[in-house]
Amino acid sequence: MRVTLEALIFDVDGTLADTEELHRMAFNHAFADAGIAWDWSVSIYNELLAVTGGRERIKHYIQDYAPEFTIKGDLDAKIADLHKSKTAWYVRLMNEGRLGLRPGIARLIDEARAHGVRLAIATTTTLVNVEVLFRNTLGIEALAWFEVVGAGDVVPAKKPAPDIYYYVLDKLAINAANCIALEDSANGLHSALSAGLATVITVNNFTRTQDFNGALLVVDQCGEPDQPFSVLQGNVGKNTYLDVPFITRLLEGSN
Ligand code: XBP
Ligand code: MG
Repeated sequence: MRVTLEALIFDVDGTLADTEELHRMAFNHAFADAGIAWDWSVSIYNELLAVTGGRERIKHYIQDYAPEFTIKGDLDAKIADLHKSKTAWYVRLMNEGRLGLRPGIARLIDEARAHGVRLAIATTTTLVNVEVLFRNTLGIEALAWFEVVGAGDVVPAKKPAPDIYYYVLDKLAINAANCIALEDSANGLHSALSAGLATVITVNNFTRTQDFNGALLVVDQCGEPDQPFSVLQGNVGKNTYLDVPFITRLLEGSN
């Protein structure tokens, strides 16, 4: 079947920007403000990233790492309060201008627009966090370039469930065969593959050693003409960075 690249669907955390270290810091600030002596180290956070969604991650931590934690009143309400505080901290840290987009992301977005390739976002994080990332990078008006922003709780089940990608595909009214998902994690890959999407992975320090079986390609970054990517899995021929023509060839070659 002839396929054409009609849309790029971007994950956010770890893909558009290397945000997880900021998320980790925001969680720890929220715990400190609440007088809870939890301090998620990088290594613990790396383990906790197996669970997507900040509220789900806190609940998982209590169950598996801090079962002695008890509170008066409703636990889910307490977790929701902690997550609200964490999100406020994340916005504050982002607004300090600590983070830019990963290499090649701005160029790829511009190229997609120039080629008439539609854009969408499929993320587990909250819309608030997506907006603060855009506000501090491309500008909040750039979010309008993305026809669909599928974020957080718009679906009942988070990645690795396919729900968020089904949501985006449905809103785009597009055939998954004509799209590519860009992700950074095994959870994201599983979610996209389950929704029938060919997927390109750009790893980061939290995800580099995860299992990316089934990915079309695994590289360390999108790269730039003067900043070649490193290939972890897949065949890139003579290509040294991700651009729309190369992604199109990858998609055509996968069908
Ligand atoms: C990554 C996640 C999110 C973030 C934390 O989302 O799983 O939970 O780690 O953000 P994705 P929240 O890679 O799908 O963008 O606390 O807002 O969930
Ligand atoms: Mg991600």
